[in-house]
Amino acid sequence: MEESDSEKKMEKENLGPRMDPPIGEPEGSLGWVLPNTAMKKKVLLMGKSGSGKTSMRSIIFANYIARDTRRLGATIDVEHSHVRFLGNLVLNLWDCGGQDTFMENYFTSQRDNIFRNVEVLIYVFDVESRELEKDMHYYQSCLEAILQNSPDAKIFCLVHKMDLVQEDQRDLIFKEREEDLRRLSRPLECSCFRTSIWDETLYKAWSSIVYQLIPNVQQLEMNLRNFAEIIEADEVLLFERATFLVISHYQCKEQRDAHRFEKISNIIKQFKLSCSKLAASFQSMEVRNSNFAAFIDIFTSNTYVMVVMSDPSIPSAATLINIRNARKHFEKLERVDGPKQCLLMR
Ligand SMILES: Nc1nc2c(ncn2[C@@H]2O[C@H](COP(=O)(O)OP(=O)(O)OP(=O)(O)O)[C@@H](O)[C@H]2O)c(=O)[nH]1
Ligand SMILES: [Mg+2]
Repeated sequence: MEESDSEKKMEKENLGPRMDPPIGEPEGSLGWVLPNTAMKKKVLLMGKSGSGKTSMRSIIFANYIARDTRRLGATIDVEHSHVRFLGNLVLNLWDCGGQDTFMENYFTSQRDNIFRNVEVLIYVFDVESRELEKDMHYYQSCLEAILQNSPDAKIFCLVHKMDLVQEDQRDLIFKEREEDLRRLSRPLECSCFRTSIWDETLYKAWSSIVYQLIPNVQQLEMNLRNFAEIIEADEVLLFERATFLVISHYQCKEQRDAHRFEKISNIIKQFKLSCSKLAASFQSMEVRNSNFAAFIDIFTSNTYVMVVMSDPSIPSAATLINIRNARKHFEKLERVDGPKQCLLMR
């Protein structure tokens, strides 16, 4: 993962703690060169000023904690950053400052530059905005430019700052907004998420977005399934190592909590942050009670794995060996050509 200029600036200003150094290789300004095989995907992050774009980017990709985003300044023009995922996938993030003058420029003089070759548009709406009509107007201008320049782009709308809405109103308000956005987006399709930097919803949305961008994710899932069945796990999760977003999972047994992935991402990321404050780096953990044992461990160079076991006759040591043995297989799947091979081990 590379730090963008703004991230460097934020760090200089001592803006909040950062975790361990980014795992992915940096590219561009730091002098690294991406391999030719790198699959770069341009991701536009748009929405009006103050809607929370830089905040979410800083939390997901630059290890900020929510309260530190209060000190972020408005983004001037466009800030670029690159995030390296699973071997050959590189997200090329364009965080587009949302002040009116910048927005107008994006639709006129910078139109081609901004909207060409876009793979993903993430449009962020402040749910408490007092200028709903203007927000929708900008969104529609953005869609027009996308339709013209990158008609195949995937579109995601985030109805953000949901923490500011009374809890019993959230479902209703989100449903209304979602309907409006879908209608306005036609003929393009959009997926909507409700988000807040103050809870796990941010992870849910970004996991879903990233999941849709990982090449051959089905192959990865198939291998994870084989692995889970071989080691008799209840569930196996794969987390992207730098962001701790869940990128793949397989469950053999029904699990009660539908939000467990995002909760775990959130908790572990906070825990990693606490570790880094003590100059320690998080490697692995085992959590055990009378019903189950959960193992979280570094897996491949780009992932962590979590294995949940409920069979008391399988000792921890056996599961840890199984995880270790699976590492090299998954390491191979991640290499340049992506996950093509199948895990065959017994
Ligand atoms: N309550 C609440 N505040 C948020 C949330 N996300 C971001 N904020 C706050 O919103 C303010 C503006 O956030 P930014 O991320 O700078 O907004 P931006 O969209 O990047 O703005 P521009 O760079 O001007 O386009 C900050 O004070 C954040 O702390 C959220 O989910 N809930
Ligand atoms: Mg910003």
